[in-house]
Order: sequence, then C-alpha cells, then structure tokens
Amino acid sequence: MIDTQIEQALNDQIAMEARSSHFYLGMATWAETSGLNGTAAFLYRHSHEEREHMLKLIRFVNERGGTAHIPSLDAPAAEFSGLHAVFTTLLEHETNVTASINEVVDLCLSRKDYTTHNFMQWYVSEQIEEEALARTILDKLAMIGSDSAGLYLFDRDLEQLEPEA
Ligand code: OFO
Repeated sequence: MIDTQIEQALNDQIAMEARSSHFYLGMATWAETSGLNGTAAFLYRHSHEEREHMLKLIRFVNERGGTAHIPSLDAPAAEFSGLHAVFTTLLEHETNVTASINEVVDLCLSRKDYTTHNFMQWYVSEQIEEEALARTILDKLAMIGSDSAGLYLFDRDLEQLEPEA
C-alpha cells in the first residue's frame, strides 16, 4: 500500500502534468491561429506528451493501491505577444515542474519509498531534456531576432522537432 503522503505528492504531480498539457494546448492554438503551423505542431505534440506523463502517474498510483485524482483545470492563456513569450513561459513552467518532481523524489527518500523513487527517475531525466530543449529554442529565437526569413525557417524546423529531443 502506498504511503498517504507519497500518494498526495503524486496526485499533486498528476495535476501539474495536466496543467502542463493544458498550457501547451493553449499555446498550440495561439500558434496555429497566428500562422505558425510548425510551432503549433510542436506544441500539440508537447501537450500530448504531458498528457502521457499524467497518465503514467495515474496508472502508477492506482496500481500501487492508491487512488489517482483527476484534477479540474482553469482555462490556459490564449494570447501571447510572440514566440519569445511562448517559449519563455514554457521554460518557466518546466522549471517549476522540475522543482516539483525534485520534491517528490526528496519525499520518497525521506519516507524510504524506493519503488516510487525508482519510478520518478524517468521524470528526472525527462526534465533535463525538456529544459535543455526550451533553452536551445530560446537561444535560436534570440539569434533570429525579428528577421522574418529566420522566423519562417524556425517555424518550419519546429515542425520536425520532437518535444523530448
Ligand atoms: Fe514537461 O513535464 Fe511532464 O514531466
């Protein structure tokens, strides 16, 4: 049977992954209606991956004898001033997700729950990749500045880029 504090922490993480998926869906919709189809494709994939992160947690909690709670969600932001704002918000959000995952890992160690600790290592590695990718995207955007040919190519390249690459 899963420790109740761990169960609570995992349910908080489920809510966080659900919010991530929702946030990126809002960003994807903004990109698609702004003519940035490559960026939209990338963000839709990212949103879908976050939903999978949530599902993986839901199934783990239930399989370990706990009860996963499906959270209610507020509407995500629908307006952004541009690509830089989108990816800055995304990186900030992922940094918060990393902090929250680290707290779960800490709790696992203090409660001596090595099974959940082991399970959470997948999320630890995933966060390293996601943060690195968001930083790379922001560096590219900084290089491009307001050059429209550069932004066209950026958007086209993003269509091929996997969110966990
Ligand atoms: Fe990008 O966050 Fe999930 O884990």
